[in-house]
Amino acid sequence: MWCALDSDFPDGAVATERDPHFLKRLSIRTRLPATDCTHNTMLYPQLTATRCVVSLNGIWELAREHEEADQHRGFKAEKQVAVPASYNDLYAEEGFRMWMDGMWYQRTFVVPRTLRGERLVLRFGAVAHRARIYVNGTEVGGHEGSHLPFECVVTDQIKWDGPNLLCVRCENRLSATTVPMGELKNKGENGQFAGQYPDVPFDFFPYAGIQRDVCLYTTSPKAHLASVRVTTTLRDGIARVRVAGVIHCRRGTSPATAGGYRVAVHCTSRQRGTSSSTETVACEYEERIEEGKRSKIGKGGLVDGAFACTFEVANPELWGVNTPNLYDAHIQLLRGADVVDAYAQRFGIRTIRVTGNRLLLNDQPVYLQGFGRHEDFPIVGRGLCHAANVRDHELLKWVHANSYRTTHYPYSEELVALADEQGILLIAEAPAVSVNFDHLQDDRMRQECYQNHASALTELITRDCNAPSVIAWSVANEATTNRIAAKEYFSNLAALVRSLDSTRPVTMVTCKVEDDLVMDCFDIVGVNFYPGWYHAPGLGLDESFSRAKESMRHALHTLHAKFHKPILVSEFGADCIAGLHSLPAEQWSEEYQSDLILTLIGVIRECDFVIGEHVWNFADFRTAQNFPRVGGNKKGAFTRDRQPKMVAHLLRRRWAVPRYVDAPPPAPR
Ligand code: BDP
Repeated sequence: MWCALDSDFPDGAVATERDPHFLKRLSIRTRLPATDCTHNTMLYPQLTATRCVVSLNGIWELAREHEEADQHRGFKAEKQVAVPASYNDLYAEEGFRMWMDGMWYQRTFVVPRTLRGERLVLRFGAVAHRARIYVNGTEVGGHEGSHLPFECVVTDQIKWDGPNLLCVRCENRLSATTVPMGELKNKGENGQFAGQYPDVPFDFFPYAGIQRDVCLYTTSPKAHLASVRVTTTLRDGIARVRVAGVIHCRRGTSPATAGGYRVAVHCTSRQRGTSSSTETVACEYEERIEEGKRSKIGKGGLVDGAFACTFEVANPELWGVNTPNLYDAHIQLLRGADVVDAYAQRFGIRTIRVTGNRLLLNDQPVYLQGFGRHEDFPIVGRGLCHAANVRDHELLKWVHANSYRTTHYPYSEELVALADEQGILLIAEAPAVSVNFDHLQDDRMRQECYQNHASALTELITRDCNAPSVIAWSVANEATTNRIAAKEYFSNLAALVRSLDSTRPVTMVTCKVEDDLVMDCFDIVGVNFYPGWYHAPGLGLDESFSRAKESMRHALHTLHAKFHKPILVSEFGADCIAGLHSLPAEQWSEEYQSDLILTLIGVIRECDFVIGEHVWNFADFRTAQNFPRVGGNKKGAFTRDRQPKMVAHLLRRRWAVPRYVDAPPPAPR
């Protein structure tokens, strides 16, 4: 059982320690420092005493955009469609599978009259790539970017005397300034992707549609919690837990009367089932500059209030791999005795940092063994599928992986929650793959791309900053980082990430072993390198894979000598058609994939400065059509329907004993 100091701190109060794991209030009413996430985090929809969540998932109607205007007022359906799911793999016609222009979704819904008087919000987990939302013919909001949530307040658009019409226009057209880029008709640098169908400069299928949950949720019309951020620090076995957040109050509420709001916080330990005493803090007001004047009124007439309180936890149960100890911060927004809003935020207490050539989790070296992945599954495409998520994490545990990178975009909030609950380490990646500076020749385009990239990173960090499973942010995968323009672009992004979150290392993944110009901006160098596959293929006459081994060794030492940073081998591997065998091993066979990956792991582990090995890929996945792809990318350790290839069995043996336990790291060469 936790308990709190009964009296104010720090004025010489006497602690009433009712339990060794006691928890005390350290500070109240702290103004949020600039580095805190004060953006609206769009709290995950949660059914609480004050919030109701109504799912709008299910079967919707679908039609491609046509000449007649006004599809937003309702349209004649061409198909029925599942939400959430990518629409691409649901139908037999190419005209749907490859449709990238406006695609319209619609459904009707009735709002129970018991919700009348509440603030009503429509929330989308993710819509690819661009979305515009209409309720009863009125546009209520939109979003750009395929993998992050957004929401629209619809209180004033809802009809109470009949069904409401919800229309969503999504569109999957990409350009040189979107993240990711697309439709470049590219040749040259991204030669591998030139001419592939559809025209994307990356190696996964550009799935589209409403790919994650849609719901309507309520909050009180008076005020609601808009964001919560929990940060933890650990010293001498004592954790400090800071719970901070923002509240929004209704238009017309003057700061003075809004000053009546207080926030009560208490924390519970999931493993002990115990809880702290409640700390109650008053809200303070954020000053905003609007139209040149200082104002306490935020956008849309909302008053933004901020709160923060800090707890101390003695003997905290740390979050770690296989020990996913979690806590919840229960937050109530109060007006007098009235509970205006209630929300629980999951968090973990752990530290993560890079020192010398080590990544330290809770001050212990941790070696990352795992994969790059995709949200990709037969039929649903990139659509949220709880069953697939559970199966994937089950297989990760089976193969003794401890980590993965959310290649090449933010994965669903539900998957991040599973990783939190199961003790899996995530490197959370921005949706920026193959940023190509050859297509960003002028300043305006570079600026536009940068803005899109920065917004995606900001939204990602804002969404996942409370997740203990996220141990690092990856700014991008495989940009043309050998171009001069890349230097400023990525150093600005690295600085942005650090300003948004100073508690996690920042990384990026390069494939430019010889001439990368940007990796010194990052804490960990991620490198994708495919000896034995894209170059130096084949076994060789004498020692197996001798050329591939030498090439990997050379690449790792080159990067380390240049940047003096720990390295994550973020991708390596080989395609393999499950069931194809050959002796001696030839490319595409199970033997070749297994032998190459295991051989390269041997080389990787010779290098004491390498902090992890992520095999590409966890499972086979769908790509655009191109001659090197046989029904998609086949570099999976598992097939697309999640059955192990030979390499998965061998990895399971190799990874059974964690690296730093298995053998002391060899002396540097
Ligand atoms: C890497 C990319 C990844 C590809 C992989 C491959 O980061 O997206 O799928 O190559 O070619 O360079 O299999």
